[in-house]
Amino acid sequence: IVHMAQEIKDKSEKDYQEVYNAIAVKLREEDEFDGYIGYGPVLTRLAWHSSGTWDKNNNTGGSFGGTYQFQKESNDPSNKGLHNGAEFLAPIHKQFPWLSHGDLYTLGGVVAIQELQGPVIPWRPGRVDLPEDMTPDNGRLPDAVYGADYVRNFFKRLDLNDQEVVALMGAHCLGRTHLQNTGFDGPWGAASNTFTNEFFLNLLNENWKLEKNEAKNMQWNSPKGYMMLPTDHALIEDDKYMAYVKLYATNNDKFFEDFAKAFKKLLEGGITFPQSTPTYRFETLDSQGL
Ligand code: CCH
Repeated sequence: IVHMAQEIKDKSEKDYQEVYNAIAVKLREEDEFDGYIGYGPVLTRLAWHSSGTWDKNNNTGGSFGGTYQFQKESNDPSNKGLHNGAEFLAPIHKQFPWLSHGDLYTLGGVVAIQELQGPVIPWRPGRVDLPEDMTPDNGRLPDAVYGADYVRNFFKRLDLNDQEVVALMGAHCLGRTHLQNTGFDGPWGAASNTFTNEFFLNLLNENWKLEKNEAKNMQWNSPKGYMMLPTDHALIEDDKYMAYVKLYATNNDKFFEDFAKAFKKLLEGGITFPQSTPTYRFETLDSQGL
């Protein structure tokens, strides 16, 4: 199957920046969500989960069709809690009905990362809503209870290599785990709504202890009250992953550069973009003086 991005003839960069701004303003206004973390983390996770169903072997799933809008996908147990992100974006879609769901979900993640002071994520438009029967089956998103071999093998299906996987996992600087969503509990660090390389610093510098949480799942806890999933901690148990953890812990610019490339690739898995497709680099509210 080929999923060809389609240009919307009368829309230009200005229109997409307008959507960006609408999401960013709402993000700034509704700052009380989830104990004042805000919606940035959950929008980032929604962008990732709506893309992370892609299977490079048969080009099914992925962000193109926006199939997260259908219950089969939004009710995937792996997507618990993401309805908060979808409900946040619903009025944006009402305001800009010409935007496809795939473009909406991925753009939401781009806005979140940029507004939380992360890198500019170059983004291309043109995803097209697919019918409900093209919704991928549940079970394509990763399970947090495993180690490095599982993680490495999982991300092959998304065509992502060791360096890209470690960079992407740095998004766990944002937000937290919620017992009622996934059976894990707590934040990864101190600054849950600022995009930094803190995840890598904490992996290397905290005193981690493997403990059973209230839901009877094993997770790594530190005296400061931070946590790591088994799949996070796997990055310092594997030599190849560890090299990138050290690189990103000591070089935030390199982390930003590699994260931006890998996140763009994640959001574009399975999509063919015509040569004429523009690449947008959106301005943050801050940089527009808004
Ligand atoms: Fe993640 N993530 N993630 N993650 N994730 C969770 C939360 C966030 C895994 C498991 C979990 C990525 C990769 C992985 C975010 C971004 C990314 C949670 C807790 C689990 C469990 C959810 C809850 O309880 O609400 C696993 C396993 C992998 C890979 O092996 C990648 C890649 C990204 C983005 C680039 C973000 C952001 C959150 C915080 C969400 C929130 O609501 O605060």
